[in-house]
Formats: sequence, C-alpha cells, structure tokens
Amino acid sequence: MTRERILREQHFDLNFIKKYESLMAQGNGYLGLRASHEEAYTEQTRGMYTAGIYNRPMEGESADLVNFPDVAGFRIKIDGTLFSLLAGEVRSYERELDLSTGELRREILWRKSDGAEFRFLFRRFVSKDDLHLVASEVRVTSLDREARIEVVTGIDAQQTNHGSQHLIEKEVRVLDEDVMLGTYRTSQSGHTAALAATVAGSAAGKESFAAKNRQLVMSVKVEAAAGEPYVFEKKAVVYTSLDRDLDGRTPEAACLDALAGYAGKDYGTLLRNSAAKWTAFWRDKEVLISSADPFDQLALDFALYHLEIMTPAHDERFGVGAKGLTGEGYKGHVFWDAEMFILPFHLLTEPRKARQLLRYRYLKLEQAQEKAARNGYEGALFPWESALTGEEETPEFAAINIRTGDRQRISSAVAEHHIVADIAFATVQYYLHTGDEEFMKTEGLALLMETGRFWMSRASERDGRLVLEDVIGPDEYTEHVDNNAFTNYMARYNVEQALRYMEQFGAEDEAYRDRAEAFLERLYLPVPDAAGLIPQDDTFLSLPEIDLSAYKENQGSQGILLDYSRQEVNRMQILKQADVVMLLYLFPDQFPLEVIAENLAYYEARTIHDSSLSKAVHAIVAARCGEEELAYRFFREACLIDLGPKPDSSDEGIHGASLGALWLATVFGFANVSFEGDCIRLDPKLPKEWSELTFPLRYRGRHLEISISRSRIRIIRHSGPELHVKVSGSEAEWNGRTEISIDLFRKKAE
Ligand code: IFM
Repeated sequence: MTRERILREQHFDLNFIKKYESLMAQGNGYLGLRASHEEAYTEQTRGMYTAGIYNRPMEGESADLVNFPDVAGFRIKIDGTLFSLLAGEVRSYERELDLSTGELRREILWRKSDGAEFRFLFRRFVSKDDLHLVASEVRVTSLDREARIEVVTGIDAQQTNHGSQHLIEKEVRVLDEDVMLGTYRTSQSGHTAALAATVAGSAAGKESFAAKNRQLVMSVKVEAAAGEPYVFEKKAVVYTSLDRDLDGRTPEAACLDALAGYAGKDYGTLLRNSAAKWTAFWRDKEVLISSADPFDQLALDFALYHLEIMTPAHDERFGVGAKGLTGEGYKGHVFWDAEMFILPFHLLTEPRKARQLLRYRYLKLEQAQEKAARNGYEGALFPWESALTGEEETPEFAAINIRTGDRQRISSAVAEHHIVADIAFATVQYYLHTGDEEFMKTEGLALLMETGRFWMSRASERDGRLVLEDVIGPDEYTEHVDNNAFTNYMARYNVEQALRYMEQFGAEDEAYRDRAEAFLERLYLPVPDAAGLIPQDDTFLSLPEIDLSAYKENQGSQGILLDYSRQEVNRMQILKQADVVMLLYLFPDQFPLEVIAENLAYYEARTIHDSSLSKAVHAIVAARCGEEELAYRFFREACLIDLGPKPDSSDEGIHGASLGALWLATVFGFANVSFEGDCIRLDPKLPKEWSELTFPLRYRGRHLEISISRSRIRIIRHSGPELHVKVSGSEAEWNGRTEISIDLFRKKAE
C-alpha cells in the first residue's frame, strides 16, 4: 500500500493565498503552474512558466522568467451569479496537493446567497508523462434544485510579470469549433510560445467562443438537474520555439498534434499515466523518517517533490532558478543555490541530472569568459544571477529607499565571486561520485581550468602573500571584504583540483601549472586564531557587536535593515547566513572537531538567518558536532521557512536551496554520510525524535539503500560492486553479501 503524502489547506484565507499558490504549485521541470484558484481573486498571482523562456522588459534591465497565458482559470456562473468564495457562504473547504501523484484537488460546499447549495470538485495536474500537458477537471453538483451552470475558460494572455507584459499576441484561432489556439512572441528575446486547449463536458450544452482583450475563451452552458454532477474537462498544451521535441514542426503544429493525440483519453487516463511516473520517482528517491512528529516526513516529502518539479531534466540549456518554476521571485534566475544546495540531491539519487546542471554552466562558459575579460580578469567569471543566455542578470539596484529616493546598488554581480569556485566544487563532486571520465576530461576539465584561471588572475599581492580583496562571501551582510575565509578556501580548492585533473587527464600546460603551483603556495588562508576562531575575513572579528535577539526572533524578514543602513550592518559582526559555517560543512576534514564546534557557536550567535540558505547548513554542522538537539531545532526551523505559519513567507515562490538543504541535512547531517574513494562512512547522529531513517544513494555505479535506527545500520546493495563501509570509525566487511547489518553498540557487522 502506498503511503499518503498530502499537503493540506483546510481554510480559504486571502492572507495565505499567494503562499499556497507557491507551495502547491505543480510542474515537471518543463513548466511550472502556480496553484491559483480556478476563480479569480485580486490577491492571487496567477503564474505559469516554462524553463528557459526569459525576456527583458526594457533595454538594460535583467531578464524575467516569462509569465505565460493562463489555462487554469475557470469563471463559473450559477443562475447568473458568479461563483466566488467571497460571496455566499463557504460551508466546507479543503484543498490538497497529492505529492504522490502530483494532483491538486479542492472540494467546496458552497451556499449561494439565495440558499441553494452546490458542491464543487476541482482537480488538475501538470503531466509528468507528457511535459507539455496541463489537464483540469471541474465537477459541479447542484444539491437541491435545478440550476443553469455556465463555465467560461480558455487561454488568458492578460498575465504579466508584475505589470510587465512580455508576450506579443500573434494569432488566436478556434479550429473545428473545438480547439482554441493562441500564438505569442516574447517581445525582446523573440521566442514563440503556442498554447492550445479543448474543453469537453459530461452533458451537451450550449457552446460559444470569443476572443477579446487578449483572452480566447469558450463558454459552455448547461441546465443541471438536482443531485447530478456536471463535469467539465480541459486539456491544455504548451510548446515553445526552444523545445527540442518539435521535430521540425512549429510550436502551434506541435500543440495541435498533441491535442489530437489525447482524443479519447479522459482526465483519469491522463492522470494515471502521469501518476505512474510519480510512483517511479518515489520508489527510487523516497526518504523515510520514523519521527515522533509526522511533520518531519511531510517536510521531506515536500522538499523532494519540489526538487523534482524545479529541475529541467529535459534540457541542459536551462538551470534551476532559486524559486524553481513556482513564482517570479529573483526573476527566475539561477544562483549558486543550484550547484551547492540542489545538485547534490540529484548527484546522489540520479547523477544524470547533476551532469545536466553542470552542462548548463559549461554551455555558458564563453559568456563567463567574456564577463571575466570585461572586468579585467582571466578565465571564467560566472554571473551571480544567470538565465538563458549566460549573461550577468543581477539587477543593478535593489529596493528604493522611499525616504531618500536613493536606490541601493546590488554588489553581488561585481564581488560575489565565490560562485565561480562553487561551480568548480560541484564539478569535482560530480566526478568523485560518478567516475564519469568522459565528462571530466572534456567539459569538467574546461570548467575547472577556466575557473581556476580566474582565481589566479583575481588574487593580488600583499605583504608577500596572495590575497583576495574586495569580495562578498556567502554572508551578504558583509560586503566588500578582504580574504573572506569561505572564498579563499574555495578558490584554493578550485585551483588545486584544476591541477589535479589536468595531471590525471594529461592536459599539458606548463605555464598554467607553474602559475597554479605558485598560487597554491602563496595564497593566504585564514586559519583558526588562539581562541580557535577562523576569521570570516580580515576585519570581521574586530568589528563591534550588538544584541541581535530581536532580529533573530524575526529571522527571514531582514528587519535589521529597517533599523540600520546596509553600510552600518556591514561594519558590525552581523551575519545574514552561514559563511564560515558553510566552509566547515564543505571541508569537515580540514579542521579539528573542537574548532568546528567553536566556530559554529561563535558565528551562529551572530547570524540572524535572514537568508533561507542558512538554517539547514547549521543543522548539518551541528549534527556532525554531536549536538543533535540543536541540529534538530535548526532542521525544524528550516522546514518552517516554507511550511511554517507566516502568511507571506513564500509569496514569490518556494525556497529551492532551503528544500535541497533539508535533504542535505538528513543525509550529510543526521545520517552523517561521507565518502572517501570506494569507502562510505557513516557516523549517524539521529535526533532523539527519530527512531529510524531510510534513504537511497547512488555512488560510483552502486545503488544502495541505507536504514539507520538507534541500534543498527543496514545497507542493502541493490546493484553495483562492493564498497568499504566504515561505521563510526570501524570497518564492516560485505564478504560477498548484498546486505550488511551493523550493530551500533558493538560496532560489528552481522
Ligand atoms: O543565492 C542566495 C543568496 O545566498 C542569498 N540571497 C538569496 C539568493 C537566492 O536564493
């Protein structure tokens, strides 16, 4: 029997409407559809996006992930009265996103102002079987009398990105009194988007079509008998000129072919095909937690669901945006979130997808080289925010100060350079976990060498050492600092690994090698001081401190910036997010455990966690330090970033990196897995609330399933060769078996 994986919304509440639109969004990596209600509410932000389709609203502005015409809206009138939850009486309401099948369902019992009662059942899904398909079903039952039901739906191109209209309407047509077809072109990037839809009802009704004000709609009117459900089914498809499965057709022709192919297939059949793909996903990737609080399991299910729908696994030209395809936050741009927080889940569950995400960067290497050259550097300087073209997409300015009228410049594009080394780090991890030589000796090595070249040109001389001046580390509350520890260690790793793989794959470049060796020898690395503290940068530890407790209580809100200017924050010991702690997470073997614990305590006390990338990373490091209680608290707080009670936490989309980090915290924190060549090490630190944790891992051709309880670790090797297993320091032998069980008290394999 399959386990229930359901995210529920029990009440209709306008205050939460945007949040749930994001949380309950559906998708398949090709397109993402926000969970807007079928009927209109001004507080909603309807949204449908396809990976890779961006457009600049104006010359010099950064590209927006284009909000597509809406196909999910239905206007329903009953005896001339518009159905809305703001009118009449809502007798019952429940909405659920079934994470097992990807279906969104909403059931409502509604009393019209004249006392007549109606039951509504809305269902829809974005197919995982056919990436282009969105299917919906609306079921209306008049419970106590005859009623005239009118349903209007179609393709609504009135959507904008916060007011910016990116799509030029090229053509709208109704074909064979059945198919609505709209063709649009993005105004600057020149992509074509075609959408087609058909609507069928369970009973014959009066149908008509209309096209006006960028809306192409069909209206169906039926006379409904009491107690009899009337069902309207809609199939909508989307193709764009970027699609690789056009097979020489125009996007319009591909839409029509797709709809023709669905003739005779009803909502249920199409849903079953899609749900079967979800079943395979959960079978291969599920993480099972036996926790005192079932919320932990829901949070992990939610994270995995979104990690899946945010990833454009069909096409390596597209990356994963910080909000996936669930909203317009950060304009759909790709950050280091992709390599450092999201990629590891794919790497250890379906490595092909990790390779695709790296290919996204590789395909944009030339633009990164151009950015480096423009800024006076060598090698590749990847953009802090990236979209389709690989150009720098970070907006120049952040919000305006409404008192002074000043616009706050965003410095990330000019100084948050650690992204270069983050991409290199992910490249090496990919190779270490897969042994994919074909990738590494070509694209991987090019990435490593060009990113390494950047660091060598980025360093400057000071007192006989090489230093990295004027950078922003992961912590964006300390801008323009010298020798950010995270950046320096990552830069060193980058150059070291470039050299290592040049040697391994026989890439001869003597000049590069000599320069790299000198760089590694002379680069300054901040080391723990007498108190064991690794200085976050050259000045951080000497800056003044303030009491942060009020801001920490309201973390995520960036409330500190209401009381202090950015420049003031910059000159105090205040962190937005994990910085040295991120370094400790990535390089646990480079520092003694006491140093890690000391730095975790010091920096956490000064971290507001205003970034969603912070909490789960703290959970990992705390767990490894044996502070399970603290780790669990961080983990839970990270779960609440999207799933917590704040009504507007996720209005502009889910927090992709934080969701990836929940998986990281589970596997690299609580299970405390690490790898060393052909050896897997486990030193579990389960929180006391968890009695068991089970998850799959792919590692160098092996498919493993790992179960950890308080007393025992069991590893099943579903496929692939044996590997060494070390549990809390002691080795366990497979002796030809496909399963081993280790007693955690006796530290002995059985
Ligand atoms: O990449 C992050 C950054 O670290 C903090 N601000 C938000 C970005 C996107 O999630």
